Amino acid sequence: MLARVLFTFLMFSHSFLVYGEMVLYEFDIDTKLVNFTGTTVEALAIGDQIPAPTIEARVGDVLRATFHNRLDVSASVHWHGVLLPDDQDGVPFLNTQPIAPGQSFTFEFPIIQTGTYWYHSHSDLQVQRGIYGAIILREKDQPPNSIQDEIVLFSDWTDEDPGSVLSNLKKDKDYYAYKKNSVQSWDKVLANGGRAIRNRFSQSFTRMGPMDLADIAYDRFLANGKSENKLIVNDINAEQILLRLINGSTSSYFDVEYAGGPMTIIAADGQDVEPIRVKRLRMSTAETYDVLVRVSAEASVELRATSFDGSGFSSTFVGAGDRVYAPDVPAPNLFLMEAHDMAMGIDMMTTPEHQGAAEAMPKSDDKGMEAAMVEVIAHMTDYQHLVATASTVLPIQRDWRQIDLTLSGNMERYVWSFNGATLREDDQILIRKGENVRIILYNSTMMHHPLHLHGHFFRVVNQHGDRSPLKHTVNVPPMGTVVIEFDANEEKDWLFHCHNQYHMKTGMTRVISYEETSTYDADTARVIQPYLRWFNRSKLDVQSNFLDLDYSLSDERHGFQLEADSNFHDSYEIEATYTYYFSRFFSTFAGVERRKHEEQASTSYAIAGFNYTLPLLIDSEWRVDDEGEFRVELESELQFTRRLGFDWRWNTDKEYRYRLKYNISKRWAFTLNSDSEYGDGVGMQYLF
Ligand SMILES: [Cu+2]
Repeated sequence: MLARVLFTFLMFSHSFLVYGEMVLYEFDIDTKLVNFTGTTVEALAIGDQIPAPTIEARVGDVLRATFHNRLDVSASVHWHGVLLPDDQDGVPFLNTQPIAPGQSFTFEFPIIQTGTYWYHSHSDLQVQRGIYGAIILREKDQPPNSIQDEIVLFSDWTDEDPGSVLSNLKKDKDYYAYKKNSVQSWDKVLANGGRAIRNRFSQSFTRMGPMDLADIAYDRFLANGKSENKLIVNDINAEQILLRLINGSTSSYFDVEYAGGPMTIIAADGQDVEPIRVKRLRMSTAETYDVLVRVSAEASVELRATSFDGSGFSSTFVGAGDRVYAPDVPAPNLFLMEAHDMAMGIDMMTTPEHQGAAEAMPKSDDKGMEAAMVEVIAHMTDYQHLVATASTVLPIQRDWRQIDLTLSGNMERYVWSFNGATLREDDQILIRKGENVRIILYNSTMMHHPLHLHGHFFRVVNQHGDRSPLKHTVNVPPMGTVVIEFDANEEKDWLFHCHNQYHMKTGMTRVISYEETSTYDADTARVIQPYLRWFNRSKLDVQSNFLDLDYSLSDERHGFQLEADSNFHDSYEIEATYTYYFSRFFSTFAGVERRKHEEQASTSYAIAGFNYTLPLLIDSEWRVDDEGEFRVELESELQFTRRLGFDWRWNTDKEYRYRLKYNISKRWAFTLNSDSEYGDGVGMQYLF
């Protein structure tokens, strides 16, 4: 069910009487069968479309959009980048009640801005399943001969249920690296030579671990819901058209390149910027850019969006005629990237090649545009080139509030956080209306994070000072620092979070609350983050000499472990512990152990101690039992090739275990082992 009706009505705006229209939309949210890969699976859709139908309105209009939830789970709609009253923002339990199964909700808010935005579900991982669409807000009086504009909405798709994607990441951070063949094994380090070897040693010595670009192996990358998308140019005499690029993915960054010459960026996140020309543009998750591209009457020109881990791309062909293809974007070489390069956003595979004004672009009368367009940026991966069209300096003579946020995470356990705490551990950031707020974002992890603030635009402080650009989403590169500033001109509560849905849902989220008007209830933190729950991780080794089971159940802070091994003859060892995780590197535990060795009688102990990660990423366990026996155990693993790995453990009781492992799939491996208790053997390992 889809309806768009316009009513003209009188509206009071800033005490002026203006004509506006009531723009009405009405959609169902329902399941939809899709086939992107050759396999039919159930997706989620608004208005039976993926992406959802485009919503359009003009400044001065009132948008009234009704959604009927036909699903058997609750749903929600958030208006990403749109300025609106707090209760229309669509974050379930925080701003707007979730739309319960079988229920409907009508949003209604005035349109007070122009630009390219998008809307999407803020419930569970429904964005990954298809609930996203474009919203285009236009000038009240758009000139009649204005340029043709087209939406290109990028997204990522997996046939797998996103909930099980997250469970798999909780079992093993490299779960999808295996599938993508991007396991950062030593054979690849060695193949990349001395610098890669030095990087790997320095990364493991400082316990950072290797850099990582994308956690998930996607089956397809889409543009407007297709791997290959076509746009028609309406006017054969047109020299250029406007593309409204939207990264509506769940966790992907794209390098976007147009085969018909540089793209001219004229807006970022819906806000106008001084025009700049770029050959290749990196778009972080949830960002939008408006770009002008040249079109030809004879050619069908490719706009290619390549996932920045190099795992795939979508194509959009603009115009009709012979195809002109965009170049392949080589995957970045992670082995040659040092922390400094990452923080600076330098991409080791693409050496900048400044082309000057090699290609003749249609001439413009705008002087500012002329000046800024002399140069072509080979690959724009940060915000240094963006210049706002007017000063964005915040009102002077107001109080400043500075907030320091470290982007933190535990890649091993797949927990993401700010300042080491997830949303339910540290939920609110309090501000006051009328302040200038500065947030200093420092990324201590080895991944990029696209951070999004609801309900406000912030300045991304760059080399252009007063003219630093306004955005609603900003990438913070690994080990990098980004400063954002905004005018605290709202009320109540607004979400601030990583827009990688898997990071947001596992804890990298805060609520920014206006002290005087906040209605936030701390008990809802848990409801906002349904994935801050218990995840299990199990490994079973069936071997000729003994059987070994490792089981753990943990949330972001607590864990229960069971470790058992036995030869089913005369020896066994069972250990059950509770662990409290203080940080990525330090945890404490207490529990019981029962063991029996050959002819001896079985004995039981109470045990307690701590785990600490040593340089070179060696895990150490320091423990004492109730008889005062002290033991240190060291343990680590090495990945030689994508399939071949080795793990070892050794302790001060002179017990050891070595295991060579050959993976035949992510979950199954052949093993060879040598154990001080059980001798040598062969077997199979299963991860579940
Ligand atoms: Cu993130």
